[in-house]
Amino acid sequence: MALLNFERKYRVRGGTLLGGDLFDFWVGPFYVGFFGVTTIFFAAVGTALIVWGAALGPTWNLWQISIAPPDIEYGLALAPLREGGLWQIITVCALGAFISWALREVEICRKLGIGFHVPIAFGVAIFAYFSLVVIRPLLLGAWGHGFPYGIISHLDWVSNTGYQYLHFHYNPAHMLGVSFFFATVFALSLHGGLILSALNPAPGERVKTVEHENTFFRDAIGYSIGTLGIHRLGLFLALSAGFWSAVCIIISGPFWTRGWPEWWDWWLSLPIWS
Ligand code: 07D
Ligand code: 07D
Ligand code: U10
Repeated sequence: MALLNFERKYRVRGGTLLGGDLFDFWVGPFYVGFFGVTTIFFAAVGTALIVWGAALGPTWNLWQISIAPPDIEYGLALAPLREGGLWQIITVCALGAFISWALREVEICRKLGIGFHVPIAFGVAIFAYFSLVVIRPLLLGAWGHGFPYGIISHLDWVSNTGYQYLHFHYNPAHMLGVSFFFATVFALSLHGGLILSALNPAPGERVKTVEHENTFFRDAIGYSIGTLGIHRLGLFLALSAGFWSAVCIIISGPFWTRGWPEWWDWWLSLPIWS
């Protein structure tokens, strides 16, 4: 992509967290920075290790390639490369790449003088991943509780882990996560629809204003959250979805070992029934 005319104005020096001026430049459209270099490093090593793991394994079928974590017997120790050690190094590389990417976003925000909302949001996704492959395995005492790196195999893990607790839909934090995901999609569809309805009118018609947008929702539901408000709400809903997802998997095992339907027995034991 050619340098867009506005980019010259915003491609300024400074704002770096590490490395000073050393990596403060662009390659084509991409800002590099110290954390761009570490992103490329971790992503390249991690990807190479996945390819190596695939070369050891039984298949080159992209859907079936899988790098498994160590057996539970290894506990929290390091495992030999072929027996889960690869998974352990790939996990370090993945976290290295994700965190580097977030810090590179922070540097870009600092250059532009804008808030850190985007890297903070990505931080919640990283937290969800961290909860799956670090926090929960640590609390359960074995890296073997992490999920395997494969397109189909990670689905098997989700299903098996779900049924281990009999009926995962009864996990109250899973309910919150699911509801926040649904609410996020609902809010984005309302917002996308409303903006297009006002700003992209039929040919020959005038573009409408924020007042039209506010009036639509006041007419329909008696209240408009406003143009800034809908973006705050969207961010809140999306981050809550990721946060409660992380909670739902951290509590499954470390804090609740039986089936999730049983958790609801507290309701039956309320003193008001006796
Ligand atoms: C659209 C942004 C683009 C990102 C894409 C993903 C890779 C992986 C690696 C061959 C919305 C790029 C994929 C780099 C290739 C190898 C080793 C984001 C968009 C296009 N999952 N998951 C998928 C990951 C977990 C679950 C698809 C990652 C948890 C279910 C893709 C992680 C649980 C289903 C994928 C991760 C879980 C999927 C599409 C990390 C609970 C599906 C993703 C790092 C969260 C769906 C075959 C997508 C599917 C799917 C990637 C973790 C459940 C392969 C990178 C363990 C139930 N997951 N996933 O569009 O079709 O995301 O699977 O945590 O049904 Mg998954
Ligand atoms: C972890 C992804 C992080 C991604 C990162 C970035 C790259 C780069 C490069 C594209 C969290 C990666 C980037 C690799 C790519 C390029 C260039 C996101 C993560 C850092 N469930 N369930 C959830 C639903 C059931 C079960 C969460 C619905 C069954 C288990 C969400 C249903 C059973 C776990 C959710 C349903 C079951 C979950 C996932 C319906 C199985 C988890 C979203 C309608 C029998 C997982 C933290 C998420 C979780 C999770 C939704 C059904 C089991 C709330 C809608 C009943 C074991 N489920 N589920 O977490 O909480 O995203 O993970 O039936 O572990 Mg569930
Ligand atoms: C929003 C918005 C808004 C806008 C917007 C947007 C939200 C109203 C003003 C933005 C929204 C969109 C554009 C819509 C589409 C977006 C999505 C659907 C989300 C999902 C996105 C994707 C699937 C795209 C993902 C693409 C990525 C992550 C880019 C990949 C980039 C790289 C691999 C390079 C990264 C560069 C770095 C790290 C800096 C360093 C760079 C260099 C050193 C040069 C490059 C060198 C190499 C490439 C070397 C080779 C690399 C290796 C060996 C390792 C990599 C390994 C791999 C396997 C890739 O609200 O406002 O409008 O627009």
